[in-house]
Parts: sequence; C-alpha cells; structure tokens
Amino acid sequence: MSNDAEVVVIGAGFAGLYMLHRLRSLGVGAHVLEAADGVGGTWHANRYPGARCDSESYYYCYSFSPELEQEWAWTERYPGQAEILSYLEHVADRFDLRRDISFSTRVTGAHRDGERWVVETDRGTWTCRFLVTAVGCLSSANVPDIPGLETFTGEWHHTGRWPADGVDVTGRRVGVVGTGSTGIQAIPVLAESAGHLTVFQRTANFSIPARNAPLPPEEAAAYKDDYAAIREVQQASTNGHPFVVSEVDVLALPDDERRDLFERAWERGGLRFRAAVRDVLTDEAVNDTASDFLRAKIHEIVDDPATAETLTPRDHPFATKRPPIDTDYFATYNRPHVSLVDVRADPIAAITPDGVRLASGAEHPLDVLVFATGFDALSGPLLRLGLRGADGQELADAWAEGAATYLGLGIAGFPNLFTITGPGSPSVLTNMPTSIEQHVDWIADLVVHLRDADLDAEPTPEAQERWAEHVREAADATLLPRAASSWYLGANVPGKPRVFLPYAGGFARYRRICDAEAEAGYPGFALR
Ligand code: N01
Repeated sequence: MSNDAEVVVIGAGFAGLYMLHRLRSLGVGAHVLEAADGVGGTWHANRYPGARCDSESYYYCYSFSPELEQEWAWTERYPGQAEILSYLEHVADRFDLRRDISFSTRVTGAHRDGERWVVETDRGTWTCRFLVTAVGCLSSANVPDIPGLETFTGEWHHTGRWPADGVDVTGRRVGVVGTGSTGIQAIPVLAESAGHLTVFQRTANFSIPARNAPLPPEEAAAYKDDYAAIREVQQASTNGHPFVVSEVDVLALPDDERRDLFERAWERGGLRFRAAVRDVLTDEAVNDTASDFLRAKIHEIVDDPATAETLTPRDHPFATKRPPIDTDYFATYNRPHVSLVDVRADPIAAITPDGVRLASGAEHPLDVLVFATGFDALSGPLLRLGLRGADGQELADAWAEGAATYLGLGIAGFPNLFTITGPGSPSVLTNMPTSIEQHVDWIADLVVHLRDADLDAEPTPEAQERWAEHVREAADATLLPRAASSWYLGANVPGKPRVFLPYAGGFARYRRICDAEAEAGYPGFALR
C-alpha cells in the first residue's frame, strides 16, 4: 500500500522546510521525504572541519517570519555549520514541521501513473499530484575516479559526506585533494592538528579573507531593527546580498587610489570584495585590476616564492569561478608541516595502499585522504533521483545534451514537477536562502492555482528552449564562461555536457521574469 499526499517534497534542507511550511499555510497537504536522519540538507551533510557559510549570518537565513528573525541570535559574522544546523532544527521545531517529514527515506525513482506521480523510496512508495524537488544544487558528491582508491589502507572521506562524529587527524599524515571553497576552508583547520598536511592542487584559486569574528550584540540588534530595509535591498540586488555593487569606475582612478580602494575592500573581506568596484564580471580590464591585486596579495602572504607562484591563479579571471573566502588559507602554507603539490604539473596517477602516487612516480604516504573535490552541481542531484517523465522518458535521456529547464523551475515532459533552484535558476550565483524563498513562494502560488483550477502544468518545449537561449546569453554577457574548469559549466565532472548551468542575469531581473510569468497566467507552461 502506498502513502499519499497532495504534494511530495524531496529534501528537508533550507528549501524543503520552507516549502512544507508555505504549502501548509496555504492549506495544501504536503509530505517531505529526506534521505538523512535529520533536517538541514547541505548543512547536515557538510560537517568537514572549517565548514562555514560565505554569506553573513544576518542574511543567510529565512525572511518569511519576522518573529523568527527577531528571536534567533547569530553568534558569529559568518555562521559555522553547527550553528546553521541548529537554526534549521529550531525552524523545524518552531513551525512543527517534523510531523510531515519522513527521515532516513531515500527516493530511488519517480514515474507517472496516469495523472499522479509515484515516488519510490527505500522505505515504501508515495503517490502525489505534485512533486517538488528540494535537493539542493551541491549535494551530489564528486569523488574522482582515481585508480587504486579501493586499495588505500588509510581512511578517506569526501567533505560533503563527512562523518557526523568527526575524523581525528591528530598527528596523522593528511592529504587534501581540491582547493575550491571547501578545501580552502578545511585546509587551515586540518593543519592545526595534522602531523603533516599535503595539499594536491589542480587549479590555483583566488581567495579573500573572510574576517570572521563574533557578532557584537549591538550590531546584531541593529540588523534586527533594520530587517525590512535589508530585505528590500536583497530583493533588488543582483546576488540576493544586502549590499549594492559600487559605482566606482576603477579604471578612472590613479594607481594609488585604486590600490587604497582594493586594500580597504581586502580589509573588510568576504564576498563584498567583489562588489567594491563596478563591472568586475563584465569588463576584462576592470577584472584584471582586481585579479592583479589578489595575485600580489598571495605573494605578500606566502613566504616561499615558488609556493606563492604555484598558489597564484593565472588561468581564469577573479570571480569567474565561485570565489572562496577564507581564514588564514594562504598563510597556512608558511607552516613547516604543510606542503603543496601541483597536480596540474604532475597529475595524480594512482592511489596506492599507502597514499598517493603521481605521474612522475613521486609517492606521498598518507593516513587520511580528504576529497574536497566538489559536486556534480545543479543537475547531478536531480539526475540521481531516477525521474521519468510523462512518456516514461528518463531525465538522463532528456538531458543527454545538458540540463534544460524553464526558469530553473520545471522541465518539459515532466508534468507537475517543480524544481527549487534547478539548473537555469540564479541559485548558486546568489545568496541561497533568498533564491529559495522566491522559488518556494512562486511554486506554492502555482500549485494553488493548479489545484483551484483543476489543471496540470508542464513547461512547453518552446518556452524551455527560449529560456536556455536566454541563460546562454546572460552567461555570455559576463566573463563567467571564461573559467574553463568551472563547475558552473559542468567542467569538473568527466563526461558532463558543457552547459553554463546557473542563470547569470541577476536575481532581481530573474524575479521580475518569474512574476511576469505568473501574472500573465503562466504562458510558458502547457496547462491542461
Ligand atoms: O568544490 P569545487 P567545493 N584531481 O568544485 C579539484 C559551495 N560552497 O566543494 O578547479 C585533482 O569548487 C578542483 O580542481 P579544478 C560554493 O558554491 C559554499 O570546494 O576542477 N583535483 C577544485 O580545486 C562552492 O563553489 C560554501 O581543476 C580535483 C576542487 O577539487 C561549491 O560549494 C562552502 C579533481 C573542487 O572545488 C563547491 O565547492 C563551501 C581531481 N580529479 C562550498 N577533481 C559556503 O560557504 C576536482 N578537483 C556556503
């Protein structure tokens, strides 16, 4: 016998929790299926040392409840994984969400049976009229297929599936593969206790100091007083952050003023660095000034000139790959027990029982190997759900040439399926809770509309194609596609079609497009 709900939501992270709450408040019955044994999504899974959000705490949170905004007290400028997880657990309790969530329940497939979805899980079957995916953009771990991994006699972990009870690296020989946002957060913390830390770097990365610190109570109180205005700025912004991009034309400044400007932005730290001057992502000459400043910083911080040069990104403009922010990342390479290996120059050939062997034959013995190697982003979490569309078509076949959606919210051929922050949405280019709330509200309104009118909906192929074209244009209007190894393009996963996945046209513009779609009666959807 199967369970039934009007809406089944897959995932109980930021997106799934709010989806459930929003549907309930509109009188729509919903049930959430969650593979993990608790709420939190990415913040339940990513428990690696140093895991912390790159958005500031006062706005990396929900805005839908003014009471929640007032009662929750963030303790640090950038919230750590444990604090965000506590916040989401509090949300689940405060809004009594757990009674409609099945934990430890992994979706293994979903297909259409007449006008309903049949959702199979490892703990029984659910049927529903509407299926909403809230599976995140970065939840499908990318573990490189390196020969010999199964022979390794030490322990290995991917950062996105870190054991809940931690990994003791005290005094041990630790290797980290990957220097994206995750590796850059984890490396300084692992270095605190590892006996020796070896970083295997394929692509050097820009990084800005986070300047994390305890959040002074008076500052926290000021944010609470100002939430209405803060939220307005977020809604009108390009990235869902509550700060506006500066109007300063850095090319018009004399060298010393330019340097001072970047110095002040560096001192302030965090993602705001990118907003310190205009056109960083659209004008190569502007980007060069920021990139050169950051390259010089690496050489200032890192004592050994050869190590500094290996750490210096030369193959992509600043912020065309998601810019990490860090605490003492580059300075960590000045510690005597930390070494850097350039695996672009000398690639990893194999994992041996004792550690890592490079193409040159060099051996790096290890006790613990950490893969900070990222994710099969945006499309990966959806592909692994085993979704089949109206005519039984597998999503993997529909997306053989690359992920395609309408607005990142729905997929042609998949009726009554809605995807929170799917490929083609601004998602990962924005502050995620802001994008998630916008998607959830929009999907909930559509579900109510369909329920009241007794209609089903799926994007038309024409609307989907138009959107794909617009997503391409939006990316091409920026420098973003210039980073050849970027996960935005799917370049980090061997064999993945190269399609620029997120929508780079800006959050405010995207929101207006979605609002217009709803106001016009959903012309991009076939309603029947
Ligand atoms: O993953 P990544 P991540 N051999 O894909 C390397 C978000 N996030 O987990 O660049 C050797 O960025 C790979 O090299 P290359 C944030 O949006 C948010 O760090 O492909 N190396 C790269 O260096 C972020 O962007 C927070 O050449 C290999 C690294 O592994 C996103 O998550 C915190 C390799 C992977 O970097 C993903 O970040 C952390 C191989 N075979 C992360 N395969 C917040 O604060 C891959 N690499 C919210």
